[in-house]
Amino acid sequence: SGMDEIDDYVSQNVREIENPIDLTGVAEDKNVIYIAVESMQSFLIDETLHGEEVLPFLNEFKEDSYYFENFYHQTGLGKTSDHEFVLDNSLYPLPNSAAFFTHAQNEYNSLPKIIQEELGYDSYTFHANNGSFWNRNVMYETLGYNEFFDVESYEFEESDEIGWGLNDKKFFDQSIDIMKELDEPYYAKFITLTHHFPFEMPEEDATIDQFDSSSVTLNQYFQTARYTDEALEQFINQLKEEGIYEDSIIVMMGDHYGISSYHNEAMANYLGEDEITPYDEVKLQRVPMIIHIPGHEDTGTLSTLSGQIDYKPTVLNMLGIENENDIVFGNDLFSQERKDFIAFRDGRVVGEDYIYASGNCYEDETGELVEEANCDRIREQAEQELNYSDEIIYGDLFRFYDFEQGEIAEENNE
Ligand code: GP9
Ligand code: MN
Repeated sequence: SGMDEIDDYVSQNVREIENPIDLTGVAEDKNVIYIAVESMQSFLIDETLHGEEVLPFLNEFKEDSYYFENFYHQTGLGKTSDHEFVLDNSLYPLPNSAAFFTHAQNEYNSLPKIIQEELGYDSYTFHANNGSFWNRNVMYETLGYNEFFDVESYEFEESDEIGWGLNDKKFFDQSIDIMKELDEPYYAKFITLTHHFPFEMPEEDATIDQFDSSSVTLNQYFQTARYTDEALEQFINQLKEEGIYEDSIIVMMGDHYGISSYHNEAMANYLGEDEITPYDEVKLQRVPMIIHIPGHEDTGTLSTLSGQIDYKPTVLNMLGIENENDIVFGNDLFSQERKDFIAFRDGRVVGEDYIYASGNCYEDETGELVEEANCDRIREQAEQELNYSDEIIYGDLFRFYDFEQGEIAEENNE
């Protein structure tokens, strides 16, 4: 009958087109290189300032990669560290503290631990800040990182610093030398620093003019973003020169917003809008998420509603690890069957059709205010998930869970 035919058509031409990609095991025997791009927000992607692309390199790189344009950060007070926490565990960050500080002694079923156990991968972090910042030196051990190349691993002078410390170009430059010595395949995380609040860039290093608005922060934001874009390009070129590029899955992601709602007026000015509504503010929480796989070119943009919670299941699937008993709150980004909402730590929720923010419900497509009841289901389900995740962390409940068997560990099952 007609409906069968339509259904067939839709399943082959619409659903399949929407998600035709099975990447199970595509990363097997390859390095996984993850780059946390400090404070990078998606509104800069494919955008211009003074008629110039702000991020010429990322705009190009994303074309030869899978680029997720509807990908949200989900961090709370713990900022960069929260993003690391979400990525490695597919649990939510905590409501009132940074889990990196308050729950660094918990038991976690973290990504580095799983890939060590299943595949023998060692995991490393590269970040030119003090090792104790965000309590990383303690938490990384808990999460199963083999080594943390912190500020002590880099040699530099004051003139090599921008803003918070060693500039991203020199950071990547020296990181390559360390990388070359590592046994492949490995998991390597890089955390950039130059594009960090307050986004100060020495005149002579700036390659794009500032924006002109009432917000110095936003005005400068474009310059440090451009600098980091150049640093990423340089790093990718060096990975190619060293022959690492072809053996690696490369993931880049913005860790969290850089421009807070304090700068809404200037932001509206840049975006050419009258004002930034709570709906717009939600949309501004999108961060770039790019997955590059050797041999997968011309892949382009996917509009899957997604967030940082999805990182761990995605990476594990690419590595061919079936982690069926894992307790996670995210889905493989490429799966056909995904949850239909993304929860923010502060209670805001993005659904496929509706967005819940500031106690109001908005239609996703238009940004129009609609009956609050439209948001009830996603709001309640998000709240439930956040509570479950908090319960796990506060109670250190993974001590009692057997991930092999997928059940409460026997000695605690009385
Ligand atoms: C600090 C860097 C920035 O090491 O990761 O942290 P943030 O202030 O963005 O949380
Ligand atoms: Mn950060």
